[in-house]
Parts: sequence; structure tokens; C-alpha cells
Amino acid sequence: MAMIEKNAPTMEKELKLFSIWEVDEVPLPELTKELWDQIYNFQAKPDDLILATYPKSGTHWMQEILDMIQNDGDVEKCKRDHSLHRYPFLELKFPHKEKPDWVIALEMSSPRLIKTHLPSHLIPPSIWKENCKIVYVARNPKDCLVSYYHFHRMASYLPDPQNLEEFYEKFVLGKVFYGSWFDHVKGWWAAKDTHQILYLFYEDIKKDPKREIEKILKFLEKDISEEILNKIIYHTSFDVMKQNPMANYTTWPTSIMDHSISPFMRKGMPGDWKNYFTVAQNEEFDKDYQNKMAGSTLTFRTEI
Ligand code: PPS
Repeated sequence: MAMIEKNAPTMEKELKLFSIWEVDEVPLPELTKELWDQIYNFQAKPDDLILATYPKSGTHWMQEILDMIQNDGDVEKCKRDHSLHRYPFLELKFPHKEKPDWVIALEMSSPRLIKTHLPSHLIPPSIWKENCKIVYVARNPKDCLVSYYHFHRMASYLPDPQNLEEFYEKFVLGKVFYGSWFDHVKGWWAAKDTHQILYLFYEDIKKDPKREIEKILKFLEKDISEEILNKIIYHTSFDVMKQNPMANYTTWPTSIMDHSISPFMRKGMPGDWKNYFTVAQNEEFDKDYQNKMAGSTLTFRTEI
């Protein structure tokens, strides 16, 4: 919180509209451009834990779960700082931070948790080479699209989405930051056959957080008591995270994130897309989905 308050004026001045540049046709925030070589050549360590997601798939939720696991359910420790500052975002450089996040990661003590929205083919090769454990969270594309749309409305550094129709077109064409949702989820799905990847689904975590957190514990080879497990489920529930200033971004200047337009912790519920998609859009989306996902064994639930 202190860093946010201290640096609010710098953030307001410098966190300007992100422009796009592309790596392998994947649109990325331009602020990664000059750092790209260093990011791609980032040196991972074998005990790094990587959290990978397509935007708006539950990154902050999973980070909170992993932080609670790593801190044995100590809620106060997990409130030590805002989620953005607790763990580095591999490919990003925020103007209010003195260093790019990959440098912050280098200076962290192990075991490190590092977040990324990068598609699997743009991940620093050292992450594969060191055989790091990776938790990937995927969310159904319709809710992802709606959530991403609202995020563009409330975050001043993201291009104005105009309206849902315009954003819908960009999303299905993969012309949004981090590119095609379809390529992202399929790329990581394929990668799990050859790497230590726990592939989770937002909808499953929502439906049965206990079962999904137990999967994570097994993957991380970590034992915790039933009491701590219940504490983690409670602390990382949508309603509790929505009230947590260390997780809900309400401490950010409103000129950067305007929660009166749309809160960062917005709905947190599978199926909200039904409030936004027209019947025609839904049919078109389903057709496009069939084509793009043909041959994939991945399945998504668009409601629970
Ligand atoms: S970001 O900005 O890309 O890192 O966003 P990300 O954290 O990946 O996703 C934001 C969406 O996740 C919802 N969220 C949650 N859902 C359920 N339970 C919990 N605890 C939770 N925490 C965050 C958040 O509300 C965004 O989804 P929408 O649909 O917009 O509500």
C-alpha cells in the first residue's frame, strides 16, 4: 500500500495508454519491447513456481491461493502488500516501480512465485530447461471476453473498447493484448504433456475450491491441515477478496483504475456472458469456437 500511495503521482503521470507491439504476431504491451531480450533470456531456477494465465482468467485469485499455501494460511502475511507487488509479473515494467519485474524476480529469494500472461511459445526457455512447476488457469472464453471488455473500460492504460461488439471482434481475431485466447489455452494444454504443468479451470475452482486446492497441494507436494485449507478457501473467496484492499486494486488512483465504471473484482461468476452476448453473437461465437478448437481435447464449461 505504501508503494502505491507514495508513487500515485508517478503512476498517474507515467502509466499512459499501452500501445501494442507484436512478437510472433502476439500483441504485447509496447513497454515490453525494449526489455524483450532480457525477458526472454530470464534465468529461471528449478524451484520457481510459475503462474501462467490468459488475461482475466483468475490470475489474482490463483495468486492469492498460492500465496496462502506458501505462507501456511497466514492471512496477515498475505496482506503484506498489494498483489501486484507481492509477486513479479515476468514480462512487465510498471512506471511506479524502479525496476522491471524480471529484475525484481532476480533479486527475490527462493522459492519464487512468478506470474505471466505469455503464451507457452514465448516463455523464457530457461523455465522449460529448469523444469519449473507451472500452474496454468484457463477460463471459458465467453466470460473471459466479457471480463476483459470491462477491464478495458475501467483501466485508463488500456485502449477504450468502444462497445462490446467492437471488443468482441478484436477478441475473436486475437487482436487484444496477449493475442488469441484459443492459441493460448491450446498452447499450454499441449505443453502439459511434456512439462510439469497443473492445468486448472476457473469454473472448477469456483464449483469446488476444496477439490482444486487439494490438487494444487498434491502438485506442490505440500501438506496442510484441514483448518488451514478451510482458511485458504475462505480468504480467497470472491466476497472476501473483493473487500481486501491488498487484492482489489481500490488503493490505486482512480485515474488509472476507475472502479465506479467497473470494479476490478467485478462479478467473479461463470455465466455472466449471458448478460452480454446477443443470440446471434453467441451462435457465431460457438461456430468459430468449433473451428478453432477442432481436434483439441480441451473442454470448457460456460456456466456451473
Ligand atoms: S488480470 O487483470 O488479467 O490479471 O485479471 P485476472 O485476475 O486474471 O482475472 C480477473 C477476473 O477474475 C475474477 N476474480 C475472481 N473470481 C472468483 N473468485 C475470486 N476469488 C476471484 N478473484 C478475482 C475477477 O472478478 C475477474 O472476473 P470478472 O468476471 O470480471 O468478475
